[in-house]
Amino acid sequence: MTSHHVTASTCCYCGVGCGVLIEHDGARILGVSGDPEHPANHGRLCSKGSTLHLTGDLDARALYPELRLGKSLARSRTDWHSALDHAATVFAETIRQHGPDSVAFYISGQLLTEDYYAFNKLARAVVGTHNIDSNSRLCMSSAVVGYKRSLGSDAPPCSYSDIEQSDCLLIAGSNMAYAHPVLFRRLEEAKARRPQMKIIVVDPRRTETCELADLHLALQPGSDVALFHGILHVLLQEGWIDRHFIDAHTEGFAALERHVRDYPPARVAELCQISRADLLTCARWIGQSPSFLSLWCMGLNQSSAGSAKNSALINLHLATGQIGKAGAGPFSLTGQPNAMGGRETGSLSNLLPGHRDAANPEHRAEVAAYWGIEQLPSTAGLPAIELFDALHAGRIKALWIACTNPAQSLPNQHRVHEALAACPFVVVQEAFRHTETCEHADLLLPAASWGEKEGTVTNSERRVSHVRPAVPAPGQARADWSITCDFARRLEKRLHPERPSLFDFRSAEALFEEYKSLTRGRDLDLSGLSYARLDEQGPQQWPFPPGADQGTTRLYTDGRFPHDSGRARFHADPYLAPQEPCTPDYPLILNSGRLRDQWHGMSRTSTASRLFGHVEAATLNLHPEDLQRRQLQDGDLITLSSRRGSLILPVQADDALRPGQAWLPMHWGKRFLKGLGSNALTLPAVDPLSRQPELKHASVEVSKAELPWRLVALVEGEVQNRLQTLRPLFEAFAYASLVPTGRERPALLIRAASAEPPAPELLERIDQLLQLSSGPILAYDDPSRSISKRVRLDDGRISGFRLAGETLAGQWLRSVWQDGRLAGDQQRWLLAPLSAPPGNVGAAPSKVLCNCLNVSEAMVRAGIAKGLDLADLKQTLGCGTSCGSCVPEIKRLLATRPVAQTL
Ligand SMILES: Nc1nc2c(c(=O)[nH]1)N[C@H]1C(S)=C(S)[C@@H](COP(=O)(O)OP(=O)(O)OC[C@H]3O[C@@H](n4cnc5c(=O)[nH]c(N)nc54)[C@H](O)[C@@H]3O)O[C@H]1N2
Ligand SMILES: Nc1nc2c(c(=O)[nH]1)N[C@H]1C(S)=C(S)[C@@H](COP(=O)(O)OP(=O)(O)OC[C@H]3O[C@@H](n4cnc5c(=O)[nH]c(N)nc54)[C@H](O)[C@@H]3O)O[C@H]1N2
Ligand code: SF4
Ligand SMILES: [Mo]
Repeated sequence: MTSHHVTASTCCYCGVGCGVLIEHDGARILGVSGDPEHPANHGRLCSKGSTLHLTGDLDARALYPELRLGKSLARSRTDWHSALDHAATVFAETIRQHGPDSVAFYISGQLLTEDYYAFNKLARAVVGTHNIDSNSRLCMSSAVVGYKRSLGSDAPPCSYSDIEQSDCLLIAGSNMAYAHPVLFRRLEEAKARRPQMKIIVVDPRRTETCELADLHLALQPGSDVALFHGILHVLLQEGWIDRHFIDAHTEGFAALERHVRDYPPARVAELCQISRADLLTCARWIGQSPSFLSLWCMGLNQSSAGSAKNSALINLHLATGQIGKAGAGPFSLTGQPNAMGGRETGSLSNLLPGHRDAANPEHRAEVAAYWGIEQLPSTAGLPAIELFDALHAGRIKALWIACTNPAQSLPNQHRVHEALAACPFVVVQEAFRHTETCEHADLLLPAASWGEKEGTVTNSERRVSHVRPAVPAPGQARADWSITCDFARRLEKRLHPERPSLFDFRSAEALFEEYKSLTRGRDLDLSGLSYARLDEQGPQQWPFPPGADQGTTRLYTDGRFPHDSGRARFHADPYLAPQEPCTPDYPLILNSGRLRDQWHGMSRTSTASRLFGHVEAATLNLHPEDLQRRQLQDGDLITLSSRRGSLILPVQADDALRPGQAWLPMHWGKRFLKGLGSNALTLPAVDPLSRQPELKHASVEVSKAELPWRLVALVEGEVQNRLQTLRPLFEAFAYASLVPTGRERPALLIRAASAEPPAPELLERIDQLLQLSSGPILAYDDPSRSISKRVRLDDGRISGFRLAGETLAGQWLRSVWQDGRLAGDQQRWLLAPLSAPPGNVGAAPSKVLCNCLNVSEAMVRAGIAKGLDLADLKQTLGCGTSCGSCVPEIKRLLATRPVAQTL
């Protein structure tokens, strides 16, 4: 009998920071459930969190260090000692020859606070460079600038409970129904209890989040600054501002007041492409509600006007005095699970631990003194985009990447791949071994991952949780902090043999204990916390200074702000259009972002095939009018191109978009879709202050891809290894999509297309890897038409097939595969040259809306057609009764049901 244990930890996905209970036997993780004691989620989990135990297939994990000694060579397995000694030698040599700024660290908002602290100390104190930046540059850096320059420090002032208490909520550039689902559940419940609360969604697309909106402003992409100034204009005109608060607690209002005179409703309606009436309603709700809260995410931050958007929104709170009280305040949602911890520990090139600035000599002196070194470097470090430019230019000669996949997530991917390929020494510290970035690793270091690590994380509401390990890491994988400290000690020996080690840490806790004192007396003071304290009292919100007996729910309740003057500052930035305007050659705006069930580059989520049930493959969404104008049909393959690159994929009609706009999920890199994913198209233009790239706005064109030759294949059984061996063969096709699929029986589904039939040898090779070249195979070949088909039958059951040249039977075979055994007459159709029965080419499998109960969209639609409402659907089908992530989409289907059927 195995013994069962439960370990309380946190979900490793989004910034909501839900608590999870990990069920395990000490060696393997067996299940996961929401922690009812955790204040972020009170037991709830979304579709991603609740499937965590199904992810992390060992075949996909990095299990031992791998090193290559020349760019043209393959990596081979090595041991930790040789790996880290080699890395330390290369880094030391590079630093000696080219100086400390010739090396860099590119880290991630998904590390734990202790990992960050180790990396920061390594870069700034041992190497002596500020070249340490993180993927938070692509994510939160505009919010950091907004908070710091408007309020005086990088601190979201609110709590999740404010969302439930607010009278008016503005959700701008956030699709929280998909990206922060448990928080959205809390909002849904609050809205059901208090239907009078007003919810405004500001997003160019009609997203799932809009299902809860009383008002949706489908603004022109990039025009948020004009909108926020326009709202303030109306607030001023109507006298809906709080003069007392402005006089007592802020500065700079007069200049802003003059500035927003230029944003009258007519002009703003025009700039934002919204109606004046909607603008006025929005301003009225904000101005007249007893409490006003705003939530925002990448629609504001990922912009060349990201800092301006953040400050323009915070202006509204300061002008109305809607901050520092229940249900009010500017509340930035953090994306990654520990983006906050990264900001706290100084994990952007311009920051230092304890909310300090690298450009500030006093701050540098404080940190240097605490670390017992003479000084920190005074040269500024490089933010991500500039860092990869320097890599491309050959100025960075050794790069250490940890817990991020820049060969998929940075803009302008062709250049990123060139830069990584040219860099003499790339170290990748990764939990999963097949990411796009791993391909470029000269040294791959296997990292422990979710369920295996100890440390702390801070969620969006400043709440610090103790992350506890449940099982040991697989193979030789090690915790990130431990890899970093081991490397740091080896580098110290080479660079500073005279000085005692700064890295004598034997546990994550030792790092936390050292780090926390750097926050003492600072706005985020969490030096009153310890692992023991968190274990006793549960997760706590900073500030939590020594002597405190509980954390801080809300900041600025006394109207004092951490600027020197004690006042918050208004900022009057003009509205500036996005960097790349549309032209006749590139007339469409490309927007990109998240799907409900995938996480970024899918290294983890792709290991649970059921997570592809919701959206199976990447499509480009366009408004039906834009399809019509280009004579395109739903499902056609198109070439999507920008000035930097192109991508071939199917197009899908989507009336949630406005004409002129295109939408692409960000999750597909080069592993599951031929090409370099969404970022083959995006541009590296950045915000002037935050240096955050404009990932939400590139100008593109779409044209039909004439690729008449098609292939569809499905093979049951092991997925991860097969994916790796098959993927390179599909480089020969113009379009290729590889999809892990199947709920009970895992399988790999492949679709490919090209202008001409491929060489017969290639098909043979594919068949071999699909196990379709020998054994119980039905075959049909018509070489004159380049048609060839294979079906594998095991015990009267289809276990694989491959159709080439003519693929009409693909959907039918897939549904027969899914259903299990073949019926007698189906056998007959298989033998009659492998085509589908007449009149039944098989419908495309319906999207799985409810992942928990496996309820498809077709089932929900059928229920709606019978007249069922949400409650009936929940009762009869079970959908939406477990994690609830599918509820917004079910509501959308209900809202679009024909009126006749609702009578
Ligand atoms: N399922 C899932 N959840 C996630 C993640 C994931 O990968 N998968 N990632 C996490 C991370 S790191 C992050 S940063 C968050 C991101 O969370 P979100 O920011 O909510 O997600 P996105 O889909 O990137 O973008 C949000 C919205 O911005 C809109 N938008 C685009 N341009 C503009 C504009 O100019 N103005 C306005 N107002 N809106 C605009 C888009 O249409 C989109 O609906 O999600 C986190 N949660
Ligand atoms: N076009 C477009 N591009 C975007 C965005 C967009 O909206 N549109 N959004 C941007 C944003 S907001 C973000 S945050 C980025 C995210 O982009 P990335 O940071 O590249 O995203 P991930 O795929 O989450 O990368 C994290 C990596 O860490 C690995 N990993 C997981 N756990 C551990 C661990 O414990 N230790 C170590 N060492 N490794 C681990 C994972 O396998 C994964 O490969 O993408 C950005 N890029
Ligand atoms: S909302 Fe979902 S993804 Fe985010 S932390 Fe909670 S369970 Fe994880
Ligand atoms: Mo992010």
